[in-house]
Amino acid sequence: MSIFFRALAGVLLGLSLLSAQAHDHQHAAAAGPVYHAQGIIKKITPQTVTIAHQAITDLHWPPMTMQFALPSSGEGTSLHPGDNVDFTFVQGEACYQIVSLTALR
Ligand SMILES: [Cu+2]
Repeated sequence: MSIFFRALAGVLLGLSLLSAQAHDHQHAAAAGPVYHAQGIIKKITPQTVTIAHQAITDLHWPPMTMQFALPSSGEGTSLHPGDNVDFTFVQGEACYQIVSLTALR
């Protein structure tokens, strides 16, 4: 095998390792379960939403009113107190972080 082909094989191996790492990183960012619930918005600010949610059996939570952090993507900016919502969230380091927030109409 020529030196050129050995070098090419090395580059290809390096590229496949890089893409494998990127793939692992994506999984790490999405680590942890995503919970799904429905409720009514009680208060909403650009950073947080307070939701009176129904029981969340996956977490053994009874119905309660609690605050969630909104993503910086602007999810939920068109919503208002009183809106019925369907939402998903993950447990962040310091808070419960909304992943998706959709009005039920
Ligand atoms: Cu709760």
